[in-house]
Amino acid sequence: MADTSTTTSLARALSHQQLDPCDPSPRDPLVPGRRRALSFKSSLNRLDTDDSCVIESRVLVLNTGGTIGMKVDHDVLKPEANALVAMLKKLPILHDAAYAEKTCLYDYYNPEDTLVLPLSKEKRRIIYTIVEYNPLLDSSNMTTKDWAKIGRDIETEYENYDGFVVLHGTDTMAYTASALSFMCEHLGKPVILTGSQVPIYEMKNDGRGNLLGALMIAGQYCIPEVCLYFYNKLYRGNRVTKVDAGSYNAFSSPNLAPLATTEVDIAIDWDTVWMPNTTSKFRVSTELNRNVGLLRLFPGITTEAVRAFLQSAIEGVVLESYGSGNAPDNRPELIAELKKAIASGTIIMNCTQCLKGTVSAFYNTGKVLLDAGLIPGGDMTPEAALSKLSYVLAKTNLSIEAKKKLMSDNLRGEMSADRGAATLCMSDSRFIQIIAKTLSINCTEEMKAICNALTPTLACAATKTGDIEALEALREMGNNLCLSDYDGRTPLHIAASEGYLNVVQYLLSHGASVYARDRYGDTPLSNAVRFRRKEVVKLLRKTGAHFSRDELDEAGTELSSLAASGDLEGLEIWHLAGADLNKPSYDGKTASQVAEALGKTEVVRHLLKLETNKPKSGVIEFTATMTGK
Ligand code: ASN
Repeated sequence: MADTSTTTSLARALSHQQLDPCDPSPRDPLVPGRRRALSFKSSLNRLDTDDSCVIESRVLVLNTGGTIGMKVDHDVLKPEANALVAMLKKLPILHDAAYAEKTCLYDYYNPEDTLVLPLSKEKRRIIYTIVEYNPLLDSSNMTTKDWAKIGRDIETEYENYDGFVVLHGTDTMAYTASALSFMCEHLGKPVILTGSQVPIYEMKNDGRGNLLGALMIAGQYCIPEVCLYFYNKLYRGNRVTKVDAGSYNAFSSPNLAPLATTEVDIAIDWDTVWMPNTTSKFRVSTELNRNVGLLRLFPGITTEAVRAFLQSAIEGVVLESYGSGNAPDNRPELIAELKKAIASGTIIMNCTQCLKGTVSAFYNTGKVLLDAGLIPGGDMTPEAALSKLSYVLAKTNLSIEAKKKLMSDNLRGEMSADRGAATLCMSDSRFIQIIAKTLSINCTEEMKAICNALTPTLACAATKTGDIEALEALREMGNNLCLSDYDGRTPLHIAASEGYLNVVQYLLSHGASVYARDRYGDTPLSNAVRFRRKEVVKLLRKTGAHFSRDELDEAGTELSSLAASGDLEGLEIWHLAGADLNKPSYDGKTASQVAEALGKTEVVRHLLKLETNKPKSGVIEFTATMTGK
């Protein structure tokens, strides 16, 4: 398809010429971002070299409350409404007023809620919009209704932002992070909860650092997980627990290393990041069952207390057992109460009271619980197990067996895989070993560096020829198939350009992100549109791919040009990709007005047909025909 949009070509030309080819940032996997159309409308003379090669990302901040935004009132801390944005605007590390002014940011965004970070080392500008909840809550006051509201808001704004930050009190943050991790199904963008131990309004506080770190990760790295960021570390949200009420280092993730650390540099551990394995579109399941509870064993707990707990309306229980999942095996009457509840349909999970370690049946005291029908919770935190129960039990269309199966499955990386599972690494690869031998390099560090440098190129090369076997071999060696090459292009970009539907399907099922942008700002969807890969466009759309706001703005001009040249196929592809057929071009005319003016009745009819067959709620029927290479 010819690139007829002047703004698009200009954007591409500018980014091509001005991005520093030696800049390592485009190699970072899955970095989102785009240019604001404004940059091209402004006189280039007004932009200094730095700004002209800047890519902007957008982050939505949902401010739910918590200490970060509290002030002292009658000697106690309480959330303070309508104060955060004004305060942040005065902090140069959290708002670059000069950049906002120079690029006319507020011609496009509301100054009441939108700010922009200073230029990052990775040459990104993060524009963030803060939505303040009313009322702001101390997180001790939160319920499942508040989780559902956060989930709904993320779902509504999902396509308008590259990442999401949730400001939240620390007291129940681990519960909300766990719950959101399950509620967010097929998540492809970062959702990061953060807050602070000391209000951001105080002279010395941890709120500024936490907010800045969360924004920088949400705006620059496509980590498709619900995370919690605190005290220079990014954790998987369903792995954390609050361990300290009086320290900046308030959270611990006892059974999983942090996903990232932000010290001198931001270091992401991509091997730990939970990669998407789906071709389904993002959705939020806001239904939650509140009839769940935590029952902590203690020596001498009475059978009556256990019976009373289980006799209520409770449908799901997390039993916090001792050590590696043990309970008294000399109390048959107590075990009988658990069995009775399970027989009447209650799901009981067995989680350990220990911070670290996993549930097993090493001891007879552990086996009694397994034999009684409790589901082993592995190394799940009680917060994760409880919110998982709440999420799973709300799926009323599932049988009890299906619910139990979901409870034992690892849905979002909330528990560790069984020990003993094969660990494959690049050094197992004969291929790499031969290369290493040729280069006479044996040192592990150097070997690792070679592997890292070669993998993206090898994966892109294998994709170019549609060679799934080679991709599978690379993956089995422990490689990440969503790393980008020197041009920021991922295997998914290549497969989308080539129209290899089966490779696209394979990559999406193994961690590829539909939101990855190459150095020209192109996504796999824009590539598939450019090369007219109709089935790939449909599959990417089904998985949640969408045009950016800038691309949608520019679509009018592209559509008019396609209409003028009578290009029916081109119009259909743009339509399938989500472009609004009624979007006017730069001169105010829609595609059908252009066609009408030129007497192209066939085009007018085609546009009308596309408009009438518009899929309801954006769902595009997907024909699962595989068109290999
Ligand atoms: N009570 C506060 C809350 O959870 C604690 C905090 O945010 N540090 O909202």
